[in-house]
Amino acid sequence: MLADIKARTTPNKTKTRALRDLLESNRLEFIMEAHNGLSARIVEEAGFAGIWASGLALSAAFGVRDSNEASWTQVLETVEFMADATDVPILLDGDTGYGNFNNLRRLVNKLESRGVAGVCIEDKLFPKTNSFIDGERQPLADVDEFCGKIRAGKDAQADPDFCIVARVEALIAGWSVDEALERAKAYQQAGADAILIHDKAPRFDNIQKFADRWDGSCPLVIVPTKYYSTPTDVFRAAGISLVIWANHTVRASVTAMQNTVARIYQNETLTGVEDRIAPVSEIFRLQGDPELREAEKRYAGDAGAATRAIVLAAARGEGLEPVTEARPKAMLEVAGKPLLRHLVDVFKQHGLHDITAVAGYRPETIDVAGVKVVENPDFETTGELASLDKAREHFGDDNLIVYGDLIFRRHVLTDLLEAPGEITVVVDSQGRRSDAPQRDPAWCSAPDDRSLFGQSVALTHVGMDNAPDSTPNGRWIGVMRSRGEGRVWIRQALDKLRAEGRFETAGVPDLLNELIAAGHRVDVIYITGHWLDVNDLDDLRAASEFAHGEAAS
Ligand code: SPV
Ligand code: MG
Repeated sequence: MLADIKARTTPNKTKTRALRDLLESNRLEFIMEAHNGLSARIVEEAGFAGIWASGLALSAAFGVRDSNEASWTQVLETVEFMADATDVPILLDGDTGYGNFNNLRRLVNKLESRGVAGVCIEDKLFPKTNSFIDGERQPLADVDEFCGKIRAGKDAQADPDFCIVARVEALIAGWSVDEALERAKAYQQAGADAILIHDKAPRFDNIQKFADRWDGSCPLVIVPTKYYSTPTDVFRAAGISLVIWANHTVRASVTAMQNTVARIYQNETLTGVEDRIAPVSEIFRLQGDPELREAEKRYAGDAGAATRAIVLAAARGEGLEPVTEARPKAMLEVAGKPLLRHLVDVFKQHGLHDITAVAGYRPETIDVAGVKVVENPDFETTGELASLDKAREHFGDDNLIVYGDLIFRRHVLTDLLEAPGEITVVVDSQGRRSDAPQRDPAWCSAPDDRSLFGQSVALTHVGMDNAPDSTPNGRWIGVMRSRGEGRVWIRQALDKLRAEGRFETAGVPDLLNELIAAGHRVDVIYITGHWLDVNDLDDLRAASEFAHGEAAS
């Protein structure tokens, strides 16, 4: 499901098998507490091979007591989120099984269907309370009744690897090691897959005595919350199979939350905490957001999701001086918003959200939500390619390169994003009548022929430099796309221009011609109108009408 996180888990092994292997492995294993999907994922990512869905931690996260105040279905719902979020097995702390043998049967069935690998039940009475609260006062279950519950649970499970761990509370309730051993043996004979021997003493002594006398007929599990200072090697030497670190995730989060909210409350600002807490991007990652982005590309027709846009917006704009003193031409207002905003809105309509503008003139004024800005401080003495190069870190495998003074209808981009070629340009086969001399004339392998559906046309030359004698087939509108290998071709072409000393002042047409000269195909998508660029005050007026939809161009 969440490939980046899930890739680390063992393939071809069920979660139930994985839990059984942990219990039966011949070395000491560890599982860690979690109480919701997020903490479960954090535990898995840390490297733990299993998760303890702690009753204490789950109820604490609900804000209720560990006294069966949360219903068993509320626990089930939460543990399902945990199972969905992870690939490692979960052992649920099932308290007393939420009732008698019949309730346990139903619980086992439901846990199996929700992907939970096992359940631990303790020999107390429903409603139980946490073992560290007045442990002595809590009555123990009748041994026969508890054995019947274990047998019922084992008979109910469909998957033979599902594990039922029987938890012996005799030491908690102040009974002897003998009583604990007697109970453990009875539970093992009733079918328990492992025995959890619990104690609240600060020393391991009683469990050590228990382990010394245990016949090894099934694995032993411990919860060293109270005797935490005992070295782990002592557990190993005692022959313990599984250690449960039972509540440290919820306790750590409580300390972190208390410190953070107190700081924010006292200081009435976020500045003191921002660097101490996880960035929002880390939350997105833990939620598995990258997988959703990938899935959108596959399933939601979100063609632009992988495409990055680079907008060349360095120029002040010759012929527009009266209106560009305070801002570059890309920030000129057209129909109530800057030209760049129009472009960004069309990008976003296509699911294209990675947008970088290269600023030059008055860079501080390029302030459009959703746009990253890089600067070409030498914009006055260098050309478009030098600006483009400033954005090289923002290049991906699929890039749209667009002049910042454009405004075009949505379908222009729709068609371009569907184009399969490595390099594709958009050419207006009617040119723009007002252009004199025509800017960026384009020569193509064939004229625009509307009668030919899916006509395949390549660019043969663009621009006035070294132009052919023939009539151009249209005008390149200042929009190109590169994908896959195209990115490599562009890099090679830029290197060549550099080597020839032409790079600093070259424009995008020089790059296109260089690509063609290197034998690479540059595909053409023909359009007829439906776009404008802004080169003078007349254009600006026309753009405003265009944006209002009053002129079809
Ligand atoms: C839990 O984690 O909820 C447990 C272990 O049952 S303990 O709190 O030590 O009883
Ligand atoms: Mg518990």
